[in-house]
Amino acid sequence: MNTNRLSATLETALNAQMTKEAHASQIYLAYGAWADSHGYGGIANFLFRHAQEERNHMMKVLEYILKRGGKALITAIPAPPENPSSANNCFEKIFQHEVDNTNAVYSIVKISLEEQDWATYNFMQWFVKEQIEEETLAMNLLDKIKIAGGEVVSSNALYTLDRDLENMPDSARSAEEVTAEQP
Ligand code: OFO
Repeated sequence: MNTNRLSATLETALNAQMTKEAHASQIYLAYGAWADSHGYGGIANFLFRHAQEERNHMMKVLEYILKRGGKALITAIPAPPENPSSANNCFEKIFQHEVDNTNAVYSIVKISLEEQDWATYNFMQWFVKEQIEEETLAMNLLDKIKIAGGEVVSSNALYTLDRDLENMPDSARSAEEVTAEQP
């Protein structure tokens, strides 16, 4: 008896997403190591924490595939892209990476909608929401470094930014949480 509740297409897409989240974790890990080796301890700390978050995303997809009776395939994780050329470039690369991941999430949502697989559609809504946060977080980083001078950021401004990132919260506040009293 077939107890797999996922279509072959969705099973493949979810497995690819699981690896993509693991890849994301490697990217943050690699950029964190790059930041640390340049003396940006706060940026490194932030990126290392985020690497862990991506690993948690990977676990969620893995668990979901298993819970639906699917086969989870643990494959090789592609190498992270080249190291950034500057702190500004690091944040740009992170933003681009998050947008790519959002697109991957959307494509699974689209397939689940077409297949009327409401369980997967519902599961993926968590990731849709999470990606809004992740993109906001990446945009906030870009805004901060832009204000500090972008590519020509002064060492003073970079010092402050680096120190702030050490304690920056891991997630951005969602629009849904905002009220008139607490904008
Ligand atoms: Fe898993 O959210 Fe970033 O990539």
